[in-house]
Amino acid sequence: TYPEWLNAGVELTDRMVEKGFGDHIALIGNGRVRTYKELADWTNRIAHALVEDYGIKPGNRVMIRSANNPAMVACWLAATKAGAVVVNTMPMLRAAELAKIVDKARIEFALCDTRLLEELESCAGESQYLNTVVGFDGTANHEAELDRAALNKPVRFEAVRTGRDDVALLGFTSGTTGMPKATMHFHRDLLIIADGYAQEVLQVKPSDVFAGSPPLAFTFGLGGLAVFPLRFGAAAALLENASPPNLIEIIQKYRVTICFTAPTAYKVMLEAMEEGVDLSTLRCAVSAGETLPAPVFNAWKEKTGKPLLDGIGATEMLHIFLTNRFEDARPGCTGKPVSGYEVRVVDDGMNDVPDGEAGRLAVRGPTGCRYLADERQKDYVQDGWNLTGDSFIRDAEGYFHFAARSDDMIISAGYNIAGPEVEAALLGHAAVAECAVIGVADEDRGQLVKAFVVLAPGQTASADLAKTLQDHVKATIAPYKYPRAVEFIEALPKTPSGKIQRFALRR
Ligand code: 3SK
Repeated sequence: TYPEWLNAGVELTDRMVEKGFGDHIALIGNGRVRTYKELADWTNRIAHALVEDYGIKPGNRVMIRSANNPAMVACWLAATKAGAVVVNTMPMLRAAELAKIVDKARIEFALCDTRLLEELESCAGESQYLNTVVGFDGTANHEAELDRAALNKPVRFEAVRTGRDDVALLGFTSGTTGMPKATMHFHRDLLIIADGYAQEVLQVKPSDVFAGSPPLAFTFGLGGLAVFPLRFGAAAALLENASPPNLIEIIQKYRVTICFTAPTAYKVMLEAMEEGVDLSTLRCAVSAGETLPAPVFNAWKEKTGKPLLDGIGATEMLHIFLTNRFEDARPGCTGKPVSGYEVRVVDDGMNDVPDGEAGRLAVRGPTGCRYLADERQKDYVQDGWNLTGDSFIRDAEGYFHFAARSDDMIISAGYNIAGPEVEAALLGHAAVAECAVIGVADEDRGQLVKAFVVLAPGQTASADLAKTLQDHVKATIAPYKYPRAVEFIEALPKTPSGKIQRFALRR
């Protein structure tokens, strides 16, 4: 339960100062360390500027465009304190993609790292909505327009008295189809994900230091790199170069205790880990965004001795709702529901399917899908259950196992073959850096299993290697699942949040 009037921006800054965390380190980045008191003051000054210089009113939608850095977090918290509904966007989005977001959310005002202004200004020039783009200095030298406007403002700000059920955030997801949807999340939702998953599963302490690669514009990153540390008086290292393999260096340099990234990133880190790497500060590594293949889980455990917790979340659910736990992490398994969430495996009629059989994952709990003006709401939420589009199997002990995205299930010669299972088998071969498996139309078999393979450095594509990989799959899982077609490619198409776009491969 949360008070009726609740502002997530205040809870994560000023409230933490009130609770005695003022001198604790909150954010590390751009060569600086900021305490909770400094963060509270900084965000209050920006909030003053938003209201007094730019006329932001409660409920206005504010787009933020930046790479992960402390200035982006400060802008997000400040806009939240001003009662705005924030739309965080990924730095790599191009004008046409930004335009879809602006139009969908009818955004009139944006804050943008000055290094990324060009693309957004060209979008603003074309837009019937976006009329003001204000630059901020993502390198925190305080030379941009917003920084100058905020500079001499008071460090106290009377935050807007938002209701706990007022919308604070619009999380955009392109899904795997490329047509963006906006999911609305309340102020209380932002705290629920910390007080639920982060507290129960990660057991976050003020001494923790978080780092990782997911963009803050992806709710996986916003939770893991901003909300979770700030809710518990911990620190976040927000570094723009935090992609793997640099994360290894970052963990050592900043004494990181909790790392958030995607399974492919853990694989890259494992390959790049040299003798003498010291990951002793790390308490836990969280993997989500894609299913964690068992070979990566096993290799990480063997090489680092540290737990790697697979979890599944969704932008629609805000964060992780099903997860492995420290004492009970199993390979090829996504564990059990986070407290407060109920998870079922159902058929098309919403009936439970028996344990051991694959069906649609259905979840309900304290956060859930509320699309902004979107027909697809009725597909995602049925009978009060959120259908994530994943196919899962629950075992007799109540553990959930990912089978496939519902549209990644391949039916070949009457067999149901989960593409990700074939991918996990391929990833167990040293020649494979990344891969994606899809079904392609085939006269004889209905669908044929096809693998797209990105080779590890030093490997050369050849028919012999394709045959070796096929034999490897046959020796690892049921032979009928082996990819009858193998294509070597340079890189896999991915969404900005790093999910493989299998629909693009299907095309
Ligand atoms: O698993 C995911 O894809 C996800 C999406 C949004 C937020 C959190 C997570 C883990």
